[in-house]
Amino acid sequence: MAFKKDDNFGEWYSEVVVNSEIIEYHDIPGCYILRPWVMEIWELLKEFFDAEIKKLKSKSYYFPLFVTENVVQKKDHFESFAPEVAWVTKTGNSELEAPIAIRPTSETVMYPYFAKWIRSHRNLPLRCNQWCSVVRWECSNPIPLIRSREFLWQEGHTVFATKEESDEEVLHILELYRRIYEEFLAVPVSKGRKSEMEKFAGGLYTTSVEAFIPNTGRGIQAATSNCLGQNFAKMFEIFFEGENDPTQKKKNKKDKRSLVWQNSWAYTTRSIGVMVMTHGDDKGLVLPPRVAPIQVIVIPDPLLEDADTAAIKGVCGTIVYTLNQAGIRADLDARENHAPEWKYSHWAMKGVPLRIEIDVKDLANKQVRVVRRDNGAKVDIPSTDLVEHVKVLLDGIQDSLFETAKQKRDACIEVVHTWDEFTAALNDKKLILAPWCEEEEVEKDVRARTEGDLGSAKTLCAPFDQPDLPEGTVCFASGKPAKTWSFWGRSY
Ligand code: 86X
Repeated sequence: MAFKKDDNFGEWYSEVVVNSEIIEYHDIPGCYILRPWVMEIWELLKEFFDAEIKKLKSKSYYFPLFVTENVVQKKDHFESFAPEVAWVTKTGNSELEAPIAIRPTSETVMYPYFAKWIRSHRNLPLRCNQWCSVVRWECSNPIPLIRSREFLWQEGHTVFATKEESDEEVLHILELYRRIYEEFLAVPVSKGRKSEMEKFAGGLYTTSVEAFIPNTGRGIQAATSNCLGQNFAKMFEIFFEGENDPTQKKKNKKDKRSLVWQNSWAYTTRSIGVMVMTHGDDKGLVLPPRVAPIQVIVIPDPLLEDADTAAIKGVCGTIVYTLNQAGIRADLDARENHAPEWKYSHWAMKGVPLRIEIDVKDLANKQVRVVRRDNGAKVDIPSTDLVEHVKVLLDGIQDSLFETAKQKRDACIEVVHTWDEFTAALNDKKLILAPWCEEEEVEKDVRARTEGDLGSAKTLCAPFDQPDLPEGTVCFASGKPAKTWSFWGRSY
């Protein structure tokens, strides 16, 4: 590694994602090749999330990549996004009669069909999810996994008869996102509600999980779960006929139709970028065991090309087999063309949580040497109860990565009450928690007053976990009565 995390974070990150073989740069800026080492992490996350949403009776769909021009343009709320939409204008040598857009999100692809499919309360709830890529032609500087022009995500779109069902699902999905980050990626996040400026404009309210990158002092939206209310139902004319209710007098059939309630929710490959930024160090990637494609790498360390070599390799093979049988993702690096030292730094770069070394001495003592990636600690363990020890070590690494990241994140939180405290904390790369009047004009003003090379400060979310807000507390920016505690900061 040429760059150090604390010296040049940006260059360090670019180097880590390439050297650990998760990313390869493509010749179109902002587009990256996702190599097996990151796809396997994505698949592990997907396996968890897909199973959870299927428990909620969500079904898999696949809607087309292409959107007609008409459908992107006629909806007002998508207008602000227009500069990010990529278009196909030609096939072969001929211009298309009407350009076709590539989906930046699928509301306008899906909702016309929801209107067609939903007739009565018997068609509800409708719960649809798709795993796909989307394209947003961003012009601010791209960062692999964090801000790329094409990225992978799941987008869930659900439809209900009542607001209560919709509200409940918003929070259930948000909790799944928290678990992805905290229990799998070992990244601490805060659940909360987005401000009026930051919410999805087409919806009623947006909840999110927010992460924080201490090195850059930036917040990062980790995933969102939206309650859309009935806005899209009105736009796309999505109605259902309820059960006959004699208490309600209806003049004609049309009157019996009610607008549906909708939600949408998504998380993306950005989650893996946040994990890399959180745990990586000057030796490369550091993977939490629950998402590590290989949890234990076994490396034979023969001293001489003598009879012991075969015996050592034999034992290594047995260990890998035993660990695999116990459900641990272990692999053997028996390559002859690399020295053990080279392999140690290679697998450290790739972030494998544990490495097992075996040399002649270990062979004689019927033990193995286990080395932790996160803190470098080495322990000698008797080969006989290896499985139990490895399980305990992996769980310990998972917990310790989360605890360390949480301590670092918490140490960045600064409670401020005044504008001066706010700007000082911002310059200090803090995650700011401030009492706020919740007025849109005030957020606009804060953005304008903090404008600069690094970008401006905005709200991240109003955390659900609210400190006390004593009567008489005033907004740090406007001096008006504060309505809520809100996280503020620069963000990705
Ligand atoms: C906002 C909203 C919503 C489904 C979610 O938050 C969850 C999953 N979508 C996404 N958004 C846009 O609507 C959007 C629209 C266009 Cl046309 C665009 F080019 C970029 C966009 N980015 C975000």
